[in-house]
Amino acid sequence: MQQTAQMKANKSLCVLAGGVGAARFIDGLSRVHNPSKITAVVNVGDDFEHLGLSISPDIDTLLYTLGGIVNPEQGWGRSNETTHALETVSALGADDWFLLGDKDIGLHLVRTSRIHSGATLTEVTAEIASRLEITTKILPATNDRLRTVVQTTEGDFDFQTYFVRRHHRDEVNGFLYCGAMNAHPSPGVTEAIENADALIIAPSNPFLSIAPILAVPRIAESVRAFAGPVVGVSPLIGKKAVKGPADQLLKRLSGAASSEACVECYKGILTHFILDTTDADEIPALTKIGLKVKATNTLMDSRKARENVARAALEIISSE
Ligand code: FO1
Repeated sequence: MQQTAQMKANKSLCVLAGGVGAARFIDGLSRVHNPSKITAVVNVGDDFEHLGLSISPDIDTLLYTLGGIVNPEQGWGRSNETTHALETVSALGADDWFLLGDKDIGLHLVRTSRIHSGATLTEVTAEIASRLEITTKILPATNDRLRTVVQTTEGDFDFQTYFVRRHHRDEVNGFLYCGAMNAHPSPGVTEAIENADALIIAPSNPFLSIAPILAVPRIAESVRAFAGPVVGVSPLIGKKAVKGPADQLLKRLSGAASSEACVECYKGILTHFILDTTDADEIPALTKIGLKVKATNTLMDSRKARENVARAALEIISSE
């Protein structure tokens, strides 16, 4: 029995991730599985340069969550944060719409200066992860410039303008993943996918978090060629997004805020799907299209709840 558990813990897992849901899921996974066997390939389409700082929100959300220093209510940024620097920014009449805490700014200063002196995002991320004693491997999808542009009825906006400055209120017509076509996977990404025993698509926004990763041609190729189980975890609970505009976007761009619409975004990729028990009515339709489906409580509002979702993903993989 113990040997079986040991074997399971030694499976290499690769998780495509972006946003708060993904960070919470990977936190749970890193508690129930050997973290050094987990690689997170993280969205960089939300990255931007702001007030001279290189900011990588999805990477930082994961670093802060796994490092145990995230703001637990927001799910992003640091806990016990202060905003003195931003108050000065505001008093000087500069852009203060993006909430940067003082501790968070410290990290951006380090990243920005390391990048200016020639380090890659992969290298800086690994250095910070090591300082935070994180053993789960965190890889940016690419070290090349890749930026999500949201095409709306009010015009085209860079991701953070759409999401934070305009509170994702605009009607979206589509997305551009600028730079993706010529971007190369960052070192270790294709190897992590190809050598994994299973791939997991985290409970992330399919358009805003996962699509930019899959827009890198060599990443999409490796994912599509992967012969093992590929488990998707639904970002919806009761057909609604826990956070952010995933439900609105699915409704507008895929016709419905549903697991089926979510799965459709990953067409030809998924073999398994985890959904919330409140969405269990969709199991027959998903089974009909060939997926193995498991329902569980996917609201990750406690450490135990995160571990439960992670275990559901591991169990569905091991039930082969
Ligand atoms: N999200 C917000 O809704 N408002 C903010 O002001 C904000 C600031 C911020 C600063 C650093 C950081 O790492 C993340 C931040 N986020 C903020 C979250 C972030 O914009 C989004 O959650 C992700 O990009 C979407 O996955």
